[in-house]
Amino acid sequence: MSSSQLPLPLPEYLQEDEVTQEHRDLLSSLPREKGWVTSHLFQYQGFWHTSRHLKGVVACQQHFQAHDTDILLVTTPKSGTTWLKAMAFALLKRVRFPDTRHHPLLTNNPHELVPFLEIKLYAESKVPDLTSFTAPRLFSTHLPFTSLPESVNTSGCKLVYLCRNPRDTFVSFWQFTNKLRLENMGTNPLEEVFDKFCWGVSLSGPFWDHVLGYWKESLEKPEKILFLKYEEMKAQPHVQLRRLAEFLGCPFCPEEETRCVVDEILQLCSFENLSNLEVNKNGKLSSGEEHSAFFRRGEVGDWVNYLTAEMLDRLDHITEEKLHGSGLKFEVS
Ligand code: PAP
Repeated sequence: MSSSQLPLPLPEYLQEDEVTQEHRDLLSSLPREKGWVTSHLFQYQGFWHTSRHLKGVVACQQHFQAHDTDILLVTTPKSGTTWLKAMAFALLKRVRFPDTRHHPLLTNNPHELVPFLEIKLYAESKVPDLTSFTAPRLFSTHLPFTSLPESVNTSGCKLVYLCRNPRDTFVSFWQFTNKLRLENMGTNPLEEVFDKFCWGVSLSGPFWDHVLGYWKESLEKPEKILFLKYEEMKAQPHVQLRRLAEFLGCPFCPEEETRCVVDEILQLCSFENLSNLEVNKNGKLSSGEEHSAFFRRGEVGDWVNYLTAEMLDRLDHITEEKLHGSGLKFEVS
């Protein structure tokens, strides 16, 4: 066989068979459904995960020890994680990196600067070495509230939760999985994955249960969880960034306001800026996903180009039912 005929190694996010017997036993005990990109999703503690992520979820639950000064960025997938990571990093590290013209975000993808606990750190190693993270340690996760490691709740660690309206979240998700699928897998059939999303079978889904878990907790413990919405960040970025800074205990001082630091951070983290950087146009995560897959349109309301009237009816109906009485509402345009 010539080298051009050799099968290419699968990107890490598609690798499913390198698991321990313990993990295989766990997988075989769980409900499973066909995945959007990987062959299966597994339901664990009420939410759906890939085999690789689940390994990280369990390791993280067993071994992650939150510190009082930790900050955890929590999202449902495709609700603006990359953007939130960039903003929180720029905000918290602004004393160390005051010059946004020479900033780590210009040469590193936000996912490298703020790693996922269960998808990256604890998926790669059961007990990762976190000693290089200095306080305040900044991590991210897609874990549902009820699956968080115990120390997150018992410590003073703060959580920032970001969500996005389900119409755009779904479309962004569908588009993202199409980019992750190998060429021979073709495009994900829109109707099929829409049906899965509605049934809650999506990464870290059911979407609504994920959002409601954090919404309710943020109402009870507003000093512990800040609840943000993508649509509000797009509409009022200055207001939301100042809110984030205050919540994290690092509000902008008058001198910073005079120097327009808020504008500088927003510009640095803008879709236009980040998506046009060399590192985000051509780089890849160590797990194989291309950085460019995390930047598509970055707008509110793109669902209008993909969802039929019937799909909207069904999705809105589920959203109304699930959110009924919670006080939570989404903007869709
Ligand atoms: P993840 O949860 O898998 O990490 P996440 O970053 O939440 O992904 O999703 C990417 C979405 O955020 C994309 O939305 P779209 O498909 O509707 O376009 C992406 O374009 C958007 N996004 C990424 N960076 C930014 C940014 N700086 N500002 C606004 N939106 C952004």
